[in-house]
Amino acid sequence: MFCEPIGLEALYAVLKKDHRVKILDMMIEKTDIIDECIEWRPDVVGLTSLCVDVKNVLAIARQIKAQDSRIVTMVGGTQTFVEPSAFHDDSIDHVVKYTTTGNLQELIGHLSKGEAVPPIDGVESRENGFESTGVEGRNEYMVPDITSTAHYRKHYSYFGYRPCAIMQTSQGCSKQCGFCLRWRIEGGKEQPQGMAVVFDQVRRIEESNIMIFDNDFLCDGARLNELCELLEANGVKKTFLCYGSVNGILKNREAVARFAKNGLSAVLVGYESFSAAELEHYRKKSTADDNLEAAAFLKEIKVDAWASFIMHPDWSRDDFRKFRRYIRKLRPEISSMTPLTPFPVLPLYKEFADRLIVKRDEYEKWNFGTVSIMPACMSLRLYYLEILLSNLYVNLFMNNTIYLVRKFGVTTLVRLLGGSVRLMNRYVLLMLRG
Ligand code: B12
Ligand code: SF4
Repeated sequence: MFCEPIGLEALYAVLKKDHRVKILDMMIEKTDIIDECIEWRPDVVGLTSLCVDVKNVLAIARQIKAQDSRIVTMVGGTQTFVEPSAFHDDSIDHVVKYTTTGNLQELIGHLSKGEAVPPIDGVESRENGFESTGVEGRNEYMVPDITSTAHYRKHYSYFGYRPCAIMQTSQGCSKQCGFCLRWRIEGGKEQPQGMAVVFDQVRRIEESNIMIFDNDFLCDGARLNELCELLEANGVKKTFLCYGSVNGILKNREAVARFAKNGLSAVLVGYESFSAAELEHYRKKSTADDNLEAAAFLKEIKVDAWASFIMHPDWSRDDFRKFRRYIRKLRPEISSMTPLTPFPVLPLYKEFADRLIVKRDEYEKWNFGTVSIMPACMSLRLYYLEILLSNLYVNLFMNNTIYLVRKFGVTTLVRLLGGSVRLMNRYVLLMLRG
């Protein structure tokens, strides 16, 4: 599954007025980035990075520097915000911890004039010893320029929906769940954009499928109604996917039902656990019974639930069985389960410090698939076996497969099954190694 690089589209929107900018989506491109550098001769190459990408990003930056040491390299993205020091490397000139129109224009402005770069808020530059100022800042919401990825857009998908655009209408999340990185990156309170700005983006998107990846798009009934009014008044028909919390679904039933009539097709909802104690420990604002109520409501309004669950490292075999029974009660159309992952910046990292089995700098293993905390009630091998069984259970017995064929057709199923088989193989390997 490839999604559009919306962060890069936002940078493009800011820089295009004064500079020649080109987005290379290396998830899709078949060419080598070095060939592109030879052909295009850029002054600056900017790379975006999640945690799992660190090693690849550094490898690419080293290749670029080896090819032409005059090319300025910079990196931004989720990982620079979470842990900028991962990029304090000879191959990287500037680590942009957080990005605003102001600091981006200032940095590129100095570079384009060939000037030394002074300390800039949010930017850690090698020439300044990677020192940072303005450590409290955050990424600014910027409207992306989606024309910048026009030639790639047919490839972008969200699960079975293809082509599919993604968009963001609000940053932050006031639920502040304990295990969650997102509100820590974006802020502990929703900062919604005005609906006129949002609707304008909806209109510009040519794809009929749109994934709204706000942390909880269903949290504000008035806003949902505002969007529905605009869709209805302008006769705009799209298929929407979004993240939504149980809390938001139950609080705003009428508005969610209206949104369903206006194209809402599936909600990615974090049910997380069957256990009241765990939900409380995770600081979830909903209970196991709320989950059941929200699941029933989504069925009633014919919106699919793509549920996510967190597997706690203290689960026994009996807990795994309870978990599978709970999924059967909820009957989500799709279930995904991830082992509790205490990212290095989360308080969970300290809580489980003496049980961690993944090192901080094994970046590619912080992928929400690898078990990073030593299980308490069984060996790692058995724990992986339970994960495997749970995955098989939802895929074979919970009608995931039938749902996928009905919804997306056999071709998409084959494409998605490729991913599932790779996931299963990975778990078998991890289990054997465990
Ligand atoms: C959409 C999305 C995806 C899409 C892909 C998005 C893409 N093509 O970039 C898909 C679904 C494919 C995906 C996959 C994964 N994702 Co994801 N994803 C997101 C999501 C929902 C939104 C990201 C986003 O676009 N944000 C909006 C843009 C505007 O922000 P941004 O990219 O950070 O860009 C801003 C700045 O960072 C900056 N910037 C970005 N790049 C650069 C580069 C330069 C040079 C500069 C100067 C600035 C700069 O400019 C932007 C403007 O402010 C976030 C959650 C969230 N709400 O953020 C998770 C999130 C980023 N994903 C996450 C993870 C873990 C994954 C997976 C590993 C999950 C998995 N197990 O498969 C995979 C890995 C993908 C891979 N690299 O192979 C984690 C990251 C954790 C971490 N520490 O890195 C997040 C935070 C979710 C979470 N669970 O907490 N993801
Ligand atoms: S509701 Fe979702 S986005 Fe918000 S804090 Fe909880 S897990 Fe994170």
